[in-house]
Amino acid sequence: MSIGVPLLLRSLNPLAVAAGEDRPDAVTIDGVTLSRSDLLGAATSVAERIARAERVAVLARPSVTTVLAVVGCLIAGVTVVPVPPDSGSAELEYILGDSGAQAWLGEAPARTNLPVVPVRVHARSWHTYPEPEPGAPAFVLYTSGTTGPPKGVVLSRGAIAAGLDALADAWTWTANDVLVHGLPLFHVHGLILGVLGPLRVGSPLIHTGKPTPQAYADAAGTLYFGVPTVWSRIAEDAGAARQLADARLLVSGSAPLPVPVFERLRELTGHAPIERYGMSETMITLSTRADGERRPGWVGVPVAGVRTRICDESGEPVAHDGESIGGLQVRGPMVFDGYLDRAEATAECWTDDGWFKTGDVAAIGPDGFHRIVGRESVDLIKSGGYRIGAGEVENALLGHPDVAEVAVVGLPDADLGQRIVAFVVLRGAATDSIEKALIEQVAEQLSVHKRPREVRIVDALPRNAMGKVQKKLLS
Ligand code: MLC
Ligand code: AMP
Repeated sequence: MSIGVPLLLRSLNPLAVAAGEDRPDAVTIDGVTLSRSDLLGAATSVAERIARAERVAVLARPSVTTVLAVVGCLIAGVTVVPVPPDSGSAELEYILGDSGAQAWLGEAPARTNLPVVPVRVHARSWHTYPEPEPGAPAFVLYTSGTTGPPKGVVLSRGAIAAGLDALADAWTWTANDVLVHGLPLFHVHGLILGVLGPLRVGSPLIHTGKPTPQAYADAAGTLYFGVPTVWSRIAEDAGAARQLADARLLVSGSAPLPVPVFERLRELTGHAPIERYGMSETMITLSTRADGERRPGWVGVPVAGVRTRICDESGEPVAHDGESIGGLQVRGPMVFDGYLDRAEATAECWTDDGWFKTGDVAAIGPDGFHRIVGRESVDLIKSGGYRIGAGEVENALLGHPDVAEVAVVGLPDADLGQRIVAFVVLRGAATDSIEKALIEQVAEQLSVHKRPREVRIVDALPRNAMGKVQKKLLS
């Protein structure tokens, strides 16, 4: 099926791609299916209501309301601040204050001082809006750093368009695909790749809700996205995994896909999964290709428009021999513009000659294949594909009156990649329920996925002669 006028393909109004054509099953989410014309009409009606705003917050539950809110903003040229729906009070207040969001669009949390603009699923408008400049900001996405609260990643419309087109090329993703995933809608993976991707390409999307193996199997799509935790659960459910044999591509990303999971998926589904690497700051920069080799433990080659290099601590280039490792640096049209209102933090992550320092350590083979070895800092944890800053969780725990000292680390976990563990020194004697109280404190302040899985009460934290906590000794 044709997906419209080529010029419109470049537009980030994702619905412009299919203007004039309909598709009855464009998006299925939370039990509701909308056609492309339903989406275009309802999202344009959202655009009419918010066109004069500059930046709005969207409580990003996986629902039609979220999809319409985001697409409505893109049509009107309003910047979206996706907010995790399980955000705790401190995180919510922080994101709203830092982003300067002027209103909630769609759903809003129970208590809020901001105006709330409703999204009406059955409203329709056919007004047309001019396409904003490619440099205009589309999203401010909040993501954790090693210390302090999350920073707002400003992604332009042009970056998103380039990032999605590069993936369509790498994965030969077309309107003939049916995309399936059950990822959250406040990150690059679930929202930008997982909602804007199919709208731009013209392929229907089925959002499964909780990404269980059976929900993935039942959706009977052609293209599947998942974080490694999702794939590892599928690999353990042979019946569900075998039902994916008819798919075209299984794609893993957001954290390393363990080699045994890769092998087991290949055995059960007949498909070697695609692995791709990215960040909120850069979208997806490396991937294996639909028409190329898929090598377990490796994330493939730069996608269209991307260049990479690895450098040692003094900034010198490291050999591409597949063994030598260095800090991975990237450049490309999908890289972000900077952290919102943080010139210093932004400057720190670029080299003088214009490369973005990812903070990941990698090796590059002579054939251009990349292997991600780990992160430079122990303070960025990846759990279930979520990025969590140790410092942020430590600050939330230090807010508890019984906590004297704390060190948060990510320990290896077969299901989650890493699990968040807090080592805590108490001010007094431990009570029976202290661990539970501390875990709840994090959920209340930050968000549910930032809760430690485990709290270990210790007498002291290991420190070096300078008094700095030796996190590598905590296991
Ligand atoms: C969790 N639970 C806890 C707990 N932590 N209970 C008590 N104490 C704790 N500390 C509860 C949960 O609420 C849940 O309850 C149950 O335990 C199971 O939790 P879980 O093991 O976390 O599983 P689940 O909720 O199913 O989550 C796994 C997951 C999720 C994989 C679905 O982690 C996920 O959606 N990850 C995706 C993250 C993502 O999209 N990252 C992309 C970043 S963008 P109940 O009652 O709910 O069952 C990026 C760029 C790129 O990285 O490259 O893509
Ligand atoms: P986020 O900010 O949530 O977008 O997380 C980005 C980080 O996830 C990267 O810096 C990597 O550490 C990690 N990551 C993403 N994809 C992969 C992958 N395929 N393999 C290893 N790490 C990955």
